[in-house]
Amino acid sequence: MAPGPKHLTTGDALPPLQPGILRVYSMKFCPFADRARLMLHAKGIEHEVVNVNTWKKPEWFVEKNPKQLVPVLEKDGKIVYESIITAQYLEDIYPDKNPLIPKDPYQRARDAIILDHCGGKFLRSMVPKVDKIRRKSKTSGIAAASQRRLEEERDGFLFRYHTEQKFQQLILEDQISVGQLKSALVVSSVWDWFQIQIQIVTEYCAPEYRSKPGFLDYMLWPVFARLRASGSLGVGEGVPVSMETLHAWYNGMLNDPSVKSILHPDSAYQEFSKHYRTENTLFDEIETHN
Ligand SMILES: N[C@@H](CCC(=O)N[C@@H](CS)C(=O)NCC(=O)O)C(=O)O
Repeated sequence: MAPGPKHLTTGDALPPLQPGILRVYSMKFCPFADRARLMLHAKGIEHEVVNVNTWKKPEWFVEKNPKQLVPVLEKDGKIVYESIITAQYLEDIYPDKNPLIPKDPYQRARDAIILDHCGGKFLRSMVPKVDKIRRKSKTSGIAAASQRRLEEERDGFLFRYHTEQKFQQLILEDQISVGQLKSALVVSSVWDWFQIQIQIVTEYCAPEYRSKPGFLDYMLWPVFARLRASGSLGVGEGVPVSMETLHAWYNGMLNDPSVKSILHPDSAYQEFSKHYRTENTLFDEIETHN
């Protein structure tokens, strides 16, 4: 597979749009953009990819999305953004191409619940919060930063996820060992929370629940692919039995042609997450196959 197009940056011109061609503005390592790209691939929708340097964006990008976030879809003057909305939109405009969203209202409602738990809120604000925590932990030390977060948002759903994310980041940066992580998670009761999340996803991942990947798999995959790449799903003893189901789901997903079409090696995600939001963000330098 050829590496994708280079990421356009400040000063770069908008590639000319062509009538009838669907375009996705993307970023190679963005989990949200992955959602749109997975749907495009799984439904076999012809499209072109324009990669955007999300750290130093081209000036014209604000006209595509006032929030200046990828993914964005554009075709014949119609623009749609927000990853879950783009995915639903693709299903709506191409209902007959490999339908991926269940028709049964109950199934749709269950999917929406799982996505609400695991795909929407906590992924949506993950990046800025991790940044904030990292900045804090640099200035005041890991323990102080995590203590402050505990006090600020003790009962917050997002906080628990972000704490977990923060520790992953610190592990990646070699600032904390897995043993320290485990004790920190237990102390802050994040570990229990994390297990509950895993159980919820497991209900969905169980083979009897679904026979082939659909909308929800593609919405969840980018989150869990990154957790997996960071090694945090293999954290020591105490891993719930349900993890086995989760791992079986991973293995199934890894063989899915749409997942393969966007997947990078674990090392590429790790490398990217180390550098994201630094002046040296490596959008094009990290070796990938797509
Ligand atoms: N809620 C958005 C989040 C998209 C998002 O955060 N994309 C990141 C890249 S992973 C981005 O474009 N960041 C640019 C920025 O923060 O300025 C969605 O689901 O599409």
